[in-house]
Amino acid sequence: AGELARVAADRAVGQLAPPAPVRLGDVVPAPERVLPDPAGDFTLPPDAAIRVGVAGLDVAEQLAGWLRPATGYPLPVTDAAAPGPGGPLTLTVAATGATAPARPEGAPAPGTPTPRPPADHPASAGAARPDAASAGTARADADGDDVALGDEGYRLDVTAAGIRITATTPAGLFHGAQTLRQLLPAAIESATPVTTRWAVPGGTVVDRPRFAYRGAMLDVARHFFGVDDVLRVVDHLARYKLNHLHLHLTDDQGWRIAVDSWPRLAEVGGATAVGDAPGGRYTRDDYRRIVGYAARRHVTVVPEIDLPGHTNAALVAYPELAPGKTAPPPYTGTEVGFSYVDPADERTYAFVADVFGEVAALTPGPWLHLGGDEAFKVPAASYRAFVARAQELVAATGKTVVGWHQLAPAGHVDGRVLQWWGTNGDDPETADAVRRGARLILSPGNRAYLDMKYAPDTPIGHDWAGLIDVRRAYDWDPGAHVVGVPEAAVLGVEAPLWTETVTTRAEIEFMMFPRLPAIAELGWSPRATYDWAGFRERLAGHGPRWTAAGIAFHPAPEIPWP
Ligand code: TNX
Repeated sequence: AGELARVAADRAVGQLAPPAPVRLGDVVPAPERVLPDPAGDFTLPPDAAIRVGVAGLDVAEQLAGWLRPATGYPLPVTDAAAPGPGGPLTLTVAATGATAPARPEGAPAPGTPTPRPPADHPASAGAARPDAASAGTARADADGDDVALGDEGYRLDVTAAGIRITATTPAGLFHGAQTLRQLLPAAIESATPVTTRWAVPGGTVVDRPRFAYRGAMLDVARHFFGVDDVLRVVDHLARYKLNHLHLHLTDDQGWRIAVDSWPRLAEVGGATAVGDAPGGRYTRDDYRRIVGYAARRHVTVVPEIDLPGHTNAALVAYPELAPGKTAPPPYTGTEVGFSYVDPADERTYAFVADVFGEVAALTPGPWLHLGGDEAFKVPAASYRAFVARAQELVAATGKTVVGWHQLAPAGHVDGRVLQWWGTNGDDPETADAVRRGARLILSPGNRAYLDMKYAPDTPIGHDWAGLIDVRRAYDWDPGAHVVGVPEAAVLGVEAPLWTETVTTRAEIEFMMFPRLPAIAELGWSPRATYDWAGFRERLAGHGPRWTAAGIAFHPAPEIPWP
């Protein structure tokens, strides 16, 4: 019956082409609301233009940049306000918080009956997501017009006549453009022209994130990764609507960010890495390039200066910071917890203030991560006193404190955020810090750690927090993970990639894919869409995209790759 309806609907709009190969609901992370309309399948014509107003110009240019290589179409970006025929692709940043009644030119006017998918249609939102309608606001409007899009939401309308993406911000438009990219055939990821029908499934997607903070961390201290590798990671995040890149810039094995007032940190402390691997460091311009590239993709960089432990590289560069005032040997092993800056010396706090000041000045985003993990050699009272001062020094730069959850027992400062990496959600100390005002980023070691092995035979990675296959990465709820921490106190989720065993771009991708999209979905999608069976099917469709894009993913056996 579904197929007959589809054929009838295709006839109705005069299309005899086969249906779009991708279904409207096949998006990762799962959108909040999906309203397929099989009669509305759209085919991108060779002369398509992208019409956009000034606020959406940069997103439109990026969208065109994603679509040009595989289509070979020129895809000019034109001014939506200029007279002339309407192009079939329109991107609009609307001023208000509510969704505009967004319909591409030539689309049926409101009130015109459009064929609805039958209830048993495989792409029908109701099939995979029985509660989809209640995921958003109280009353579910059939057109999704009742959903306030907020800072990052978007609405995508696809009809046979055209495509329109509407948002209230460029960030929302960007996320909508990433959704559109996923709705095109997988060959859209090809770097060279492919001859195919560039079909997009008809209907409407109305979407917005569950959590404000969705991130990944890259440890560039254990092994150094150059600017180009980091930019590629930013692209991976952006595909899956992750909006924060946490850079673990300093550790025992290397100091990776140039600090003008303490130049030996990067010059000397940056020379080493784990084992025999080459060191490396970012100049101020390198770092600016990373934050600028990320900003254009609506990704905020969160720099981490790990203190008071994990500081051997800094002590090699400046022995005056060491408790014994003598330089330790450079460290290229993978143990943790042995080093620390001297919490009893005022010079240490001058160092911290200088470093925070310079890093904050280079960083447009609101966050500064001060580490705080595994300072095993520092007695509890001096640790708390050190952290209290370090938190104040972050606040003095105008940034908001982020730190690993070991910061919990230290005093509260306004807005502070703890990154929880525990493996047991019963953590009264963290819950207590939340009661005193802290918010949480969830990075459970046994769920979200991208450096854990998938299986016993995974050639790289750790297993101290257990093995994490795709299902384990997906199978938890950030809103209800730590006892006594309500969803309202959860700022979001982050998937950290520690790199003791990760040495190349391909190895980064092998550990990130396909687990990063699983964490991204937990951060973005409403809980009502949670469904392992549906997720693995949707994820499977991304394998050919990654292959076409040259992403070296792990072909996890539990995913039904095509
Ligand atoms: C613990 S998680 C660490 C890192 C290691 C990681 C390895 C955390 C805050 N600290 O120093 O790289 O385990 O999985």
